[in-house]
Amino acid sequence: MGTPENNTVKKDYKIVRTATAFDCGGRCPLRFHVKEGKVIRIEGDDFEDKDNQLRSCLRCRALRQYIYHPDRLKFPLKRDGPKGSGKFKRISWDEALSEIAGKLKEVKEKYGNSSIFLAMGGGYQAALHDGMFAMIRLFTHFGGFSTHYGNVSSEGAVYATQTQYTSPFVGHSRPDLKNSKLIIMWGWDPARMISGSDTIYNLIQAKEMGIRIVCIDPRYTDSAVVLADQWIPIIPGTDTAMMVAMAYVMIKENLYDQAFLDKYTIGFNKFAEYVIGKEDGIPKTPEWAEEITSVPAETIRDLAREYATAKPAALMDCQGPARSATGELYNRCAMTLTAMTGNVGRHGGSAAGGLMGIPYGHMFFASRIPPPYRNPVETGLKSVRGSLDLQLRFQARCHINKIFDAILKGKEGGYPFDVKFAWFVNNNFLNQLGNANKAAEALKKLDYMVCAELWLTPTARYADIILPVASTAEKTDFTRPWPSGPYFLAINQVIEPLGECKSDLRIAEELADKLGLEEFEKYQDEEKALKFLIKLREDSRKNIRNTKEFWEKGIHRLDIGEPYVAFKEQIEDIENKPFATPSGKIEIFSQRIADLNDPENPPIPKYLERWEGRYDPLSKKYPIQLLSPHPKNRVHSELFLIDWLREVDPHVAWINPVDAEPRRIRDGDEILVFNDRGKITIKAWLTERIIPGVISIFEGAWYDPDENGIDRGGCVNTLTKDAYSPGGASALKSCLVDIKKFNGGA
Ligand SMILES: Nc1nc2c(c(=O)[nH]1)N[C@H]1C(S)=C(S)[C@@H](COP(=O)(O)OP(=O)(O)OC[C@H]3O[C@@H](n4cnc5c(=O)[nH]c(N)nc54)[C@H](O)[C@@H]3O)O[C@H]1N2
Ligand SMILES: Nc1nc2c(c(=O)[nH]1)N[C@H]1C(S)=C(S)[C@@H](COP(=O)(O)OP(=O)(O)OC[C@H]3O[C@@H](n4cnc5c(=O)[nH]c(N)nc54)[C@H](O)[C@@H]3O)O[C@H]1N2
Ligand SMILES: [Mo]
Repeated sequence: MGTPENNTVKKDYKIVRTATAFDCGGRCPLRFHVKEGKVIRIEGDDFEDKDNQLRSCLRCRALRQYIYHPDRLKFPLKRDGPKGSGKFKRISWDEALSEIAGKLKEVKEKYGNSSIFLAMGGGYQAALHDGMFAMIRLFTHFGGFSTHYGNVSSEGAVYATQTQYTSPFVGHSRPDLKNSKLIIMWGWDPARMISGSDTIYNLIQAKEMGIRIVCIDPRYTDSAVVLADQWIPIIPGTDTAMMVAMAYVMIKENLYDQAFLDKYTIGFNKFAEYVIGKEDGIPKTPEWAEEITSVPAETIRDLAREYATAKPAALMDCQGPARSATGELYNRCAMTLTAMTGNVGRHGGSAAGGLMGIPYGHMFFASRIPPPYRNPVETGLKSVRGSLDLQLRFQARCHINKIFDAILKGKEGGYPFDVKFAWFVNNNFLNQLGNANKAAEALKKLDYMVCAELWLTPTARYADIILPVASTAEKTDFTRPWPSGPYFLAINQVIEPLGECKSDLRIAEELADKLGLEEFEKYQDEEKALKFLIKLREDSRKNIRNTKEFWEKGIHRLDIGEPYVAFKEQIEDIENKPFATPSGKIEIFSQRIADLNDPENPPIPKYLERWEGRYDPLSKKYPIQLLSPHPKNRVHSELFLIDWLREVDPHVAWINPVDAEPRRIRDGDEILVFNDRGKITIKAWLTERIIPGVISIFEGAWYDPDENGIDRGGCVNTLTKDAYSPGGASALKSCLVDIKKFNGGA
């Protein structure tokens, strides 16, 4: 029996096979039931091999409320009140695009192309209609633009993996988890953040096979509840101290794999000197680490022994804890432990490094319509990724977590441009980057802003023009999973665009006409575009030979044989297939980092305190550490308005009773969470699922300041800092606050 085809016509409805393109940790194959042009029901994967079905998530199952929500934007809007007021009036596409084109020409002439800024987020993760690529192309043809660098999700992990391996593909395909003897979930909660649509099922199978699973997280996560044999709570930001102490135990008890280190790595000796205290006189004993992490020395010792001797073992660190002021050190230290135990490149092992991706789905995704790679504004300047520049400087760009600071301060503040025109696409950055109050101030002052959106988000409220974008149900496109694959998905258009909505690609094409950019290529035919993209890459050519079948089946599963294992090639044949690092080996010590000569960016991984952690003197004033994981019921701030999903997980702050009681906070009380950057109100949830001294608020609730400047929406980024680590991690997890009962006043 084959998989039934797309557009299957039932009695009085048809079934369309499709997918969405949210910036989510999974990618669900979906079947939309459509009757008289309306979606009436949504079902998940029906793959005949039930063991390999991909379970659709709660968010995708709620898509009907998303597509047809009364607040969806359906017409172009022009600001009709002060910036941020949310007052807009309907205008026509022609008026909107003419005004924008006029403004672009004016800014270009008066201030030059570097004053045109493109702010790009992850809101749409498909190949063809992606507004990010459409706008890069458009602005490049128009003479160039300024933009940002640094992946807000994972720059800490990217930097770490570039340093030690120079490859971001550090993952194994998920069935390989079942080859492990021990799985350590370190700051990893896939029951909530998914991390590949096949992940949780494989983990459950691993558990049923009796594989021991340990979870290290300040929160007793949903994954820990379902999977863990042991939960080790830890003070946020101190994981590297625990890892270093585990290394100490392995060195002292001779439990590490010297042969592996000799053959595949450089710099272990320097790391060992730091660990045993030769470098700074401080032996990094489990007792030393207990003081810092709150994890009992015996627990650290036991885990070190267990991890070193259970062969193979998978240390699964993620990117979340790396979104901090010392982010990259957490992933670098985890990778060092995997090398010390010889778990790199082996089935059932793990190379760590936070990214967990395998190359299959990703490569297909790279087949996006390429921009002309010559943004004139950046020509001749040093780039970040192209040169693997570990200094992470882009002479023409600002760091992503500094976008609003750059808009406020411009060249006078040391940034390479003065923004006079900004285009926001695929993001709600006021809400999603550090320091939302500063972002609001910057957007108030910004000369001119366009936002392409489906919703009147907190960011869109500041736009001069809002352009309404069609949802995935209203487009034909193709996408890939995130990050474990291996499969590709067709996005088959299900319904006609609502109101006057258009895709970002179509918007760019029409604006190109208005600007008279004749060389801007158009992709009106999706079938042709798919074929064009497939041709661009060999792996895509190999994988999708028959496009008709691809659209019909909706999903293309790859048979990759035995599970993919990162760096297997290198480990099997290091002489002929070295790592791409300067030494050809895994670099525990990095000369490239040593050359930067920055004490906060050490050439070997270390435990460092920088700012807004437990031991910052500021903790006297603000004694609580604030975590902001990704919400299970949303994709960041997307789906925020969906009632079904709100009901699943009401927006509350996780607070340990130890912190609540002295402040007379009871379960369900409205509280004020505050620091020098802002104040929010939110309901308290008293729970021992979080350690004392730490609270947790899921990111993505919509910023909604009242007349006193108190954010009544409970957006966590009203409190976070717009700063980054030496490696470029957006430091959204390094944040100190205090809490008190909210009495209505400020
Ligand atoms: N405190 C804290 N903050 C965080 C994080 C954290 O851990 N803690 N995580 C960070 C991470 S990892 C990320 S990736 C960022 C995400 O930051 P953003 O990318 O800003 O997040 P979203 O809320 O998903 O915003 C995407 C927006 O794109 C819109 N959109 C959807 N489809 C389309 C389309 O086809 N075209 C256009 N033009 N728009 C579309 C959606 O309506 C939505 O408003 O948040 C970061 N913020
Ligand atoms: N449902 C849903 N899934 C998503 C997303 C979404 O918005 N919604 N977003 C997707 C995106 S773009 C990304 S980048 C990923 C992000 O997914 P992750 O990179 O995993 O990030 P977080 O969701 O922030 O989860 C971090 C976990 O680490 C824990 N943690 C925080 N600080 C520390 C620490 O210092 N030490 C330790 N040991 N643990 C710590 C938190 O309690 C939390 O359980 O998720 C993806 N998946
Ligand atoms: Mo992300």
